[in-house]
Amino acid sequence: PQPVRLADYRPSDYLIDRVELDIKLHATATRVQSKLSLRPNPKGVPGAPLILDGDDLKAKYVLLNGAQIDSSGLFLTPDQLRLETPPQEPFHLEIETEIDPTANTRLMGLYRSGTAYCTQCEAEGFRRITYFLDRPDVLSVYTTRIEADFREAQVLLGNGNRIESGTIEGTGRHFAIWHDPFPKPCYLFALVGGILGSIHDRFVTRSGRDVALGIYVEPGKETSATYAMDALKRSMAWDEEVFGREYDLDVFNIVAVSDFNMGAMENKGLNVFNDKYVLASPATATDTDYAQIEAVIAHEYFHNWTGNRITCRDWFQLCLKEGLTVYRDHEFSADMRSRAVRRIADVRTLRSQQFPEDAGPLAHNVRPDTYLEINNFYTATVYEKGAELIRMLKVLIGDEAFHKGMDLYFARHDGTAATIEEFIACFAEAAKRDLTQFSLWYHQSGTPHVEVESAYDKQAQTLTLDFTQSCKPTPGQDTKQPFLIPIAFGLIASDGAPIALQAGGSDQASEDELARGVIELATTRRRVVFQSVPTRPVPSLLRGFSAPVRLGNSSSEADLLTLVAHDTDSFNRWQAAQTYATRQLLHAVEVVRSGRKPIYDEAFIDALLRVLEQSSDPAFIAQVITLPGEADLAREIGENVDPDAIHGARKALRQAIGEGLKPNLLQTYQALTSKDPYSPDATAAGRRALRNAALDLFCAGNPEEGLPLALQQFESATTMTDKIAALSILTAHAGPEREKALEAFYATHASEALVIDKWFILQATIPEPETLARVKSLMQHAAFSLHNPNRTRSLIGAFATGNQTQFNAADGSGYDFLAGIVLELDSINPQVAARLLAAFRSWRSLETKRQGLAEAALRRVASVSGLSPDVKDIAERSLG
Ligand code: HT7
Ligand code: ZN
Repeated sequence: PQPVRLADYRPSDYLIDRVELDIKLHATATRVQSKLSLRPNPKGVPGAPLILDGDDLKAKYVLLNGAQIDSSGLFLTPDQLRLETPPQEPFHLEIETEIDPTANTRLMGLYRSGTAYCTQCEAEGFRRITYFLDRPDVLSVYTTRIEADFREAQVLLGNGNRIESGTIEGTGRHFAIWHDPFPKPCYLFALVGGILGSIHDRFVTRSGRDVALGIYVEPGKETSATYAMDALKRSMAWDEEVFGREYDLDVFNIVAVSDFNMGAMENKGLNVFNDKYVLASPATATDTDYAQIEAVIAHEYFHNWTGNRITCRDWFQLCLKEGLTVYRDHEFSADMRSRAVRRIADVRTLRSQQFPEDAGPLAHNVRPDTYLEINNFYTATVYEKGAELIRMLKVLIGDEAFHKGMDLYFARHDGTAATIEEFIACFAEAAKRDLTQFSLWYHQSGTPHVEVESAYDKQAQTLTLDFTQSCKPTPGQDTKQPFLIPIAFGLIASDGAPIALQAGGSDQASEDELARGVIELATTRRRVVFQSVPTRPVPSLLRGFSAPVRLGNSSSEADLLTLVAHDTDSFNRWQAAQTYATRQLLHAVEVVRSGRKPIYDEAFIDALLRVLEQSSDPAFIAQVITLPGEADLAREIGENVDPDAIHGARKALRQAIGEGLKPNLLQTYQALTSKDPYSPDATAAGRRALRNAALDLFCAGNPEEGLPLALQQFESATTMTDKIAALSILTAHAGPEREKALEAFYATHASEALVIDKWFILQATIPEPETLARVKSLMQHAAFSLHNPNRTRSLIGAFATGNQTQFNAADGSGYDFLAGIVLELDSINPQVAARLLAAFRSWRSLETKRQGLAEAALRRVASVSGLSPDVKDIAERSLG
């Protein structure tokens, strides 16, 4: 395939105003009759041929204005329908295609999941159902008739409102007709048919629209959808309250399916979900699962405005809907739970998923300029960094201007397919500010690095902060222009008292910067001098992680401890502890590499003790005592990485903390025991998080006493959170207890696929050389299937991304294994295969021998002929 370039964007030559679909469901031969009302686009090229996209389609007939088309004017292939000289006035096209949902293992277009029929059309799946102008700037009103055998599909759902339904006498078949009055791009089309259980509720919008809510699941699982329903109602209320956005149809349905390439899909009025993000009961779902369900339900619901009412002009604008909607779901979760703890979790995700992407061969702009396969651009950069850009914009222009800008965006672009430029223009207008430099964040890839030198002059009572920014080259971008970086900050005295801010001299921060507590770094270097600073302060910088940058931290250990103890910004309290731990660990990695045993600084362990004793929020404490992960450390090291040394250093620190805080961890564990009935709320979840983090560290330092406790917890746990936490500890320690516990867990949960996924993850991430053999043997387990993305991600994905030592085994066996799986999976589901292959993204930062082995595995994949565009693209960019 040829690359698609943003610079080549041209409006479509034709528009499709109305689409009437008649879809007769059949397991292997579904008939799709499509009647299109087309017209030339006044913005297009007059007289241009009409080229409709197809993908692997079988056409039965094509009629133009009700008549056959002369064979010289129509070119039909499985991938294209081309009309050489279409009428230059409104016209009708009728097309019938036949498709095989059972053979559709890519899970794009119409496919079967279990016994249900469902669709996935984003990004380019509609063309696997019928020939169409499959591009997001062609908006049409859809009416969809769905017909099926009643025994096979008693539930028939479509977009919009149901306007008719009935049975077809004497055939055992029935139908439903759905009409969606809102013009939409075809990627938002959906239908579902199947034997499904459901739960129902209502939501009355603030202007009085009574909306019928339905969640459809596998029969028998209805009660597990109640939390999702609750999250949906809270999302609807929140979007009215915070963004002034009301729901606009009489029906909102969600369907949970077990075979799904991503998390969920925001089809208009008919969201389709990976069942992982709908189904939850205390016995099967962890607190993290509940929080994710809440976030994904909200995310898809929020798309109704940011994505559906206002969609993207082209796929280069993906961050327009995804970054913005992730920002909205982060804010929702922050309002529903602890804001500080959510922020820490979101930044952890950004750093672990997006930073490595930005630092490796797959780096790309938040708004890319070119792509070979759009499915490979549903990335952490577009989603998570995209969300950070919105957050940063709000920090820069302030809350009031931000909400004014959002209102303007909704008012101005409702019903259209918009661009990032149009979005930013709304904020520039609302804030009366030129945002040209801010826009560079969308066009330059890479994570900027900010260094700060701080100097206090006791005599002059001044504090000087010298900031510099730089950004390493990324693919196709050798040099970068300076970014506009908002650095939220505060100064605190060594006893913890906040210090009032006064700028002065020629290097002043502006009044506005001081009032907002935000320094704007817009140039490569900037000096800011604060006057009348009575004692040497400790600067607290990048509060709340106000910009997606790496902050080089030259603070002394003593200053970091002051921040851990006293910073009023909770995020930076946590950050200071992480920075301290990272420093210790990076030093220890060097020690381990030189064959010695690392020794850890008592002051750090004492600081953790103070947090444990003095902080009041268990969820926050749990975050503070959770060390940076092995991949985080690898990222910090950046080159010549040795995963075994990292593992050794981290293990030793966990052991030292476990030993050093033995009585305190045990006391914390015991004090947080609860007899209350289960609640998934943030307070109860925070207590469980701390209790389990304490047990984990206790076991790391004191396995003889800790493992029996873990076993006891495993056997008596009433929640999946506690059970899986205990099993995770038992699994991490070799011995007969591990195998016994794993067997017992499987025996209890064998019928719950989503729980068995956790069982796969735990085993795939054991950091021992035998794990690869275990993973290979689990691939033969009856519960595993390469055809199911959740299973594949849980076993293979967890091994490749969650097991640093074994995926990166020094003999290259992990790389060979993944390459082989990717090649096998490519013919089943290229999208999932390509995502797995992206696990190689940091290969250039490894030590030389591993680099060579990883490169050889990537070359082996790239050299195979007949690869999907998805896998070929990732393999070639990774090697590029
Ligand atoms: N907007 C949705 C994207 C999506 C998707 C993309 C490619 C292939 C399959 C997919 N399933 C869902 C998800 C979202 O961000 O809300
Ligand atoms: Zn989304």
